[in-house]
Order: sequence, then structure tokens, then C-alpha cells
Amino acid sequence: MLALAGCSRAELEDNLRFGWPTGITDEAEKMRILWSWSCVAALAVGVLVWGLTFWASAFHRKKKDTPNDELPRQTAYNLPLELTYTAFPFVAIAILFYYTMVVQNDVITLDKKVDHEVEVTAFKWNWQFAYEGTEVAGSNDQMVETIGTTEEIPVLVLPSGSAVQFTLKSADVVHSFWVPEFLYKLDVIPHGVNEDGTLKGPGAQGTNQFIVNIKDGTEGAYVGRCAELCGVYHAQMNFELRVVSPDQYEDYLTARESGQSNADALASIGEEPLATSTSPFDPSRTSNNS
Ligand SMILES: [Cu+2]
Repeated sequence: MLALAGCSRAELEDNLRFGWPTGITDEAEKMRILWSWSCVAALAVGVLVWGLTFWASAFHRKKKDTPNDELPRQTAYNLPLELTYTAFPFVAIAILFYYTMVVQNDVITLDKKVDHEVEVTAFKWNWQFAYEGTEVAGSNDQMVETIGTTEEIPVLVLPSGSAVQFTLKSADVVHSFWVPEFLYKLDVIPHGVNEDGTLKGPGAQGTNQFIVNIKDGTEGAYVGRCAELCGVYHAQMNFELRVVSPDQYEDYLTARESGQSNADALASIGEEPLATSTSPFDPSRTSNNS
């Protein structure tokens, strides 16, 4: 902590993230602050415990002039101390619990303004993104869809400064939709969904939806991953989130609705056509041996 004393606020924030990404959504920012200060609290407890451990082993050794047959003072009970070290952790976790609930309620609520809706379908072993409310020209109600293949990483294009609702579905087993820069992930469960959006099926809890508010000025490419073991190519289910400006997004959707491929539509708005945050893996299981 002393080493942090001399640095700027931004540097302090960087250090307090302990390796977490910055986050590109309003929700991520709240989670990041909760995480940072939880870490500080955990470190404070750690320093106290390590300090006591060190102090006890350093200052409670056998004194040189103690006779060999003399045992240390035999203490076993200290009621006031026991009450203190039971009460203090309870207060500490109660405070942590309070802030956890405040942030959680904000992050998981579906009662927020939504600008765009994306339907995410996970399958072994890739992703499909469908844009609610779009229609490809000349098709029969066919939504604009981006489907990942072994050769091409699916790039999910979304505008900065907008609220996006994700609805997750699985075509087969359990996957997990994780964009590290959202500081959030949600399991993709192959159950049906009840009328109210909650998961249907034995043991299923929670919903298959979440909403994020992508901040202004977050244009860029962010890697996304599958975060639930789903078979042989679990590690190869990467995708990319490409955040573009709202104007670019309009043009992108127009291009897609006219029938352009994802790569062509990206190129037409001046973006890299293929994923830049990750690349397709070689699916060959023997290529390393050749
Ligand atoms: Cu998966």
C-alpha cells in the first residue's frame, strides 16, 4: 500500500483492479469497484493474520534464560477476545454482503431501458448471434445472423453508448457466454424458458437474459470466450465483440439487411472484416506431430 501512495488516481485504480480488465459497461464499472474494495478488505485481513503469525513466531519463542523444565504460560480461554474475533468477521461480511446485494441487484435486473436485443445461440463448438428486429431483404422474416465457423471467428457488432439485452440459448450442452470486458458471464443452459423468462427444467435457476449499458467511447475489439466445459473444442469457442459508433452500427445493419456477409458489412463501415482480438484455431489434432 505504501508503494501506491505516490501514484495518481488512475494508477491507483489500475493497481486496485488486481488484473481485472477495466470494463466497458456501466455494470462492469460497479462490479469493478466492488471487486477492488473487496480485495483491499481481504488484503487488510491478510496483513493482520500474517502479522499476528509473524509476531507470534518471532516474539513467543523460548527465552534463553528459561529453565528447561519450565512450560510456557498455559492459556486456553479468553472470552472477551473470542467474542471480538467472532463479532468482527460477522460485521465485515455483513458489510460485504450489503454491497454485494446492491451491485448484484443492479447487474441482474431486467427492468432497464433496452436499445438493442441480441439472441445468442451456443452450440458445439461455436456461436450464433441474431439481431432482434432486423430482416434480411428478400427473405421470409430471416433475422440478421452471424454464425461462427471453424475458419471464421464470429464477430458480434454492437454500438457504443447503448443498452443491449442478450438472450442466451444452447443447441446442445451447457456453455457460458463470457466477455471478459463485461466483467460478467452467464451460463447458456439448454433448457426451455418459462413465460417470465426464467429457466425451465430440473434444477434450473435464474434467467437466460442480461442487459448491459455499453459506455460511450468504448469502440474496439474485445475477445469473448466459452466459460463452461462443453467438450473437446471447449477452448476453441472464442468470439469477438466489436464495439462501433452508433452511426457505423446503423450502416452495418443496413449492409447486413441487404444481404452482405458479416466480413463484407464490417469492411463497408471501415472496420477490420475479421476478428482482431483472437484467431481461429487449427482443429487438427495431429498437426503438432507433423
Ligand atoms: Cu462451450
